[in-house]
Amino acid sequence: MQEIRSTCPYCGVGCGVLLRPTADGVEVRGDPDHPANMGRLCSKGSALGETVGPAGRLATPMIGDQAVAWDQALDLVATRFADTIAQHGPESVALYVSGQLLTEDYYVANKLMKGFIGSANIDTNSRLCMASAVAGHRRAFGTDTVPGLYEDFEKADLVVLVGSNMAWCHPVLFQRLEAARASRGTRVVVIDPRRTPTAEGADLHLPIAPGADAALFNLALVEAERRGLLDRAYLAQVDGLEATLEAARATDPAMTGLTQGQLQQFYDLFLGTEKVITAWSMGINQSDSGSDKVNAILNLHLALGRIGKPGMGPFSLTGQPNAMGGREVGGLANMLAAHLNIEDAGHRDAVQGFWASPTMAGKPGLKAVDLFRAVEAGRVKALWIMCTNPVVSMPEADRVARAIQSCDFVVVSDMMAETDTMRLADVRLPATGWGEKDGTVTNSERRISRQRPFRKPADLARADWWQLAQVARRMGFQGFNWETPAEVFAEHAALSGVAGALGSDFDISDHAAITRAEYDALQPFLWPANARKQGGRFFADGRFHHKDGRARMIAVTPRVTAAPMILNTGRVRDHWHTMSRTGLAPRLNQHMAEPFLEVNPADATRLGLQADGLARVSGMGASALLRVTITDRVAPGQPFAPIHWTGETTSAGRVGAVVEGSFDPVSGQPALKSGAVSVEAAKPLWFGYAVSARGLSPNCAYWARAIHAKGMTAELAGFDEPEDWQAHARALFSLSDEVSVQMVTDTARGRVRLAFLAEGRLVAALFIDRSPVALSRAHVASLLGEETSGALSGRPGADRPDPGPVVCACFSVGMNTIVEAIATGACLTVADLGAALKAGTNCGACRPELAALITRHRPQLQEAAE
Ligand SMILES: Nc1nc2c(c(=O)[nH]1)N[C@H]1C(S)=C(S)[C@@H](COP(=O)(O)OP(=O)(O)OC[C@H]3O[C@@H](n4cnc5c(=O)[nH]c(N)nc54)[C@H](O)[C@@H]3O)O[C@H]1N2
Ligand SMILES: Nc1nc2c(c(=O)[nH]1)N[C@H]1C(S)=C(S)[C@@H](COP(=O)(O)OP(=O)(O)OC[C@H]3O[C@@H](n4cnc5c(=O)[nH]c(N)nc54)[C@H](O)[C@@H]3O)O[C@H]1N2
Ligand code: SF4
Ligand SMILES: [Mo]
Repeated sequence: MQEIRSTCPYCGVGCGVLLRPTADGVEVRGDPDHPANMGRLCSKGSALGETVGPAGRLATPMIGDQAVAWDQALDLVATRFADTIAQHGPESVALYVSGQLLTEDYYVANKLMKGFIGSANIDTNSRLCMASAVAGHRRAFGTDTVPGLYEDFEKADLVVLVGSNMAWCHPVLFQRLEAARASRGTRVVVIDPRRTPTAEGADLHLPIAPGADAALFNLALVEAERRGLLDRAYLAQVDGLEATLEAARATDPAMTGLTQGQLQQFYDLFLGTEKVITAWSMGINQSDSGSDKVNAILNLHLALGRIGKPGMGPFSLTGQPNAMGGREVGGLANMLAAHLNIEDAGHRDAVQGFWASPTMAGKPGLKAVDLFRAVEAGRVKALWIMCTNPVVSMPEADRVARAIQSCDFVVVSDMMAETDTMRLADVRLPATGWGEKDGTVTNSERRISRQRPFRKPADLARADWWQLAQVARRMGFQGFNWETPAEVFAEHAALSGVAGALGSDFDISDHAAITRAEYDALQPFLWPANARKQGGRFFADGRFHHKDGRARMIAVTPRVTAAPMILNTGRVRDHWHTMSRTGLAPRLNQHMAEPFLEVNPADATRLGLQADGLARVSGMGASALLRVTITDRVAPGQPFAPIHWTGETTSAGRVGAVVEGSFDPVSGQPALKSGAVSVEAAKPLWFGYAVSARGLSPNCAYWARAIHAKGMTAELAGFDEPEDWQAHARALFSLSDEVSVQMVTDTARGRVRLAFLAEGRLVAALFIDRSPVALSRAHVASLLGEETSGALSGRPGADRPDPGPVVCACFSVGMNTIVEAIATGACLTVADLGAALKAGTNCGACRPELAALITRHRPQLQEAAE
């Protein structure tokens, strides 16, 4: 059977995949012909096949707890939205959507809301992600344009990564960069307060003070002028140089938290290299001065004329697979379709004319934080959330949950039956997921690729665009009669032609008459795609999209984040957001199976935090309980926690609950990387580790559970000690008294170990200790379902080596195995480890960690020789 070409549903790199359906799922490999990845995939992309099973899917539409037919659900949604609008006006309803929708879904959502309901109260999780980049681009260029291409990372001599943990978050693009480093010596600077895996391997790591990025780029601009490096010819097309320089000159270098030596090194590298890419991500965007940070970066590139030319330019790394597509259809509350401006009456008229719509939103709508505050205040009375989990991902997440709960009518469309947001819905609609969906996405370099289905939708799941169009039709709106996503795409492409004529950069009118067959055969292509311009870069010619054709430099007065304890939040290598999909893949749960807090040793000492103990992080009237990792990767006062854990996977690991909702005044993007928090030691009476061949229903103050290839594992802790551990364990594992138990107790040390066996095979085990449980977790979990009487030792016997926690997820290579190979001198390079153990040879995402292990554990030959 022929493989089906599709696109990975995770990050904005937008890798092409080849799919071969199997009896119970799909085999996935990288598409060698896709220009984004040329065959490579990261750990998440490689494990896609493990995430497409039926587990957890919502099978049918639900009204409350009642399964209903689609007609009944859609009628109810249409009636309630229409009634609410009739009584309270169009501003009383809202859509909250997602950069993981396909462009076709997104187009329909935006058309319905802005053109037919007549309100711009449609916002998206891209507000939490890309809004500052959008605002910065629009201020500088007049449109939301990414000037460069991925190949520029391979053509540059210097790549500056600011607020980006690219090794973990855009792994395949990072691999392309690593290959360029190996072949042509590209240098890499990482600007991040935290020493990330990306920073570990960089030529220069600048641990900047949180929030101070604009100060650094201002200072570099002043230095560029001092060295006489400004590109005066290019600047003839740019306004605002003098005011920008004046603001920049007022910048105090001390703000950056960097030494004079570090600053000099940065100036020398940046200013002394012509071909420089500055790529940024959430460390820039998710800030209360995010737009200014973006413009400080763009200012420097404009002033040096280093933009839109091979190997040079500013580059916004987009997070979600279709963050760009969402921007192209105008999915944000302050945008209009096809990169047009909602505040421009001429643009609004053109779109309204094209849609032949009865009304048109006349002003920007509510941005995410304000949108949920309007829900809280009762001003928004009907809300439809689609393809996002705001109860986890919004700042002040508990407050958002209460707002949703108090809303008169809430619809949620998701693939999964149970998410923290789904639980609060009045109507739950089952959406088709990756592998069933059919449409297009746009990656970070403006490349539009098809996502193609390899199988029929699960149960009654339906495409998001179809759900929206059905509701629109039931509300009596004309213009929602598409039969296929190809027709939606053609309409979107035709509208972009109208926009192009008005000066928009986004014009793919070449595809305005695309047929179904052409759509099905569509090859990945770069936009723009029209009679005037095909793909390529923007702005080398100094022509921009402001009405006067000129660019703007923006005067920036930098800010720093000041609070005694700033919670930095972000991602881990193998999980995707709220884990509704990556959490299903046992392979991806091995790398990090529990939420954690990285704290500097000085903080740990001051706060009495114990390694592997628990910390309580409090803010916004909420708190999270997290495992303590003591490390100098983070600076004092700047603890870091991952964002992935939810009410489904933990008792209290939702860090969004403690992050405040302050936001950038220009973009409305929340400052998700800098919530002021307090941290204290939580002192449980006991810690536990549990494995079960079936489910696990923890009933204690702290728990975090993960799916394992052989069942489920959980970390536990409690502040009260159960009277009867065996009864507690049986309830935890839902095991009757019939299942036999082995138990050892060491009362003096507070240790209890229980193993449950059925027909001699291990069905569950629980290990309790007064201090954090120390045992070989990988070994214990691997015994599930096996005939064993030795589970209680918690360690493999001498005949079975303990591989330790997994570092390479693709080949399940454990830390102990790797360290041993290094310490014996057998492997002294990442390539050696690959040759000996296969570690790091598939997706390469663990290569920075392998390099760090080599640095730490290699035999100290040189020292001995000296
Ligand atoms: N594995 C994985 N990959 C993903 C995702 C995922 O969930 N998992 N999600 C995707 C999405 S939607 C997104 S948006 C991207 C995000 O990709 P990234 O932005 O690379 O990831 P984050 O971990 O959110 O944050 C990046 C870094 O910003 C740093 N930072 C915090 N404050 C500051 C600051 O003031 N200045 C600077 N310079 N840096 C700061 C943090 O220490 C962190 O290391 O990843 C995408 N890729
Ligand atoms: N503190 C803190 N908070 C953050 C961030 C941070 O760095 N720090 N990062 C922010 C960023 S950049 C982002 S992008 C957000 C991400 O946050 P969310 O968007 O809330 O996270 P996801 O888990 O990706 O949610 C997607 C949901 O859609 C479902 N789904 C998947 N495919 C489909 C589909 O085709 N249709 C429908 N209807 N549903 C589908 C999934 O099951 C899942 O429930 O988090 C933000 N929140
Ligand atoms: S880098 Fe990984 S997560 Fe991102 S698109 Fe490629 S395979 Fe998917
Ligand atoms: Mo994102």
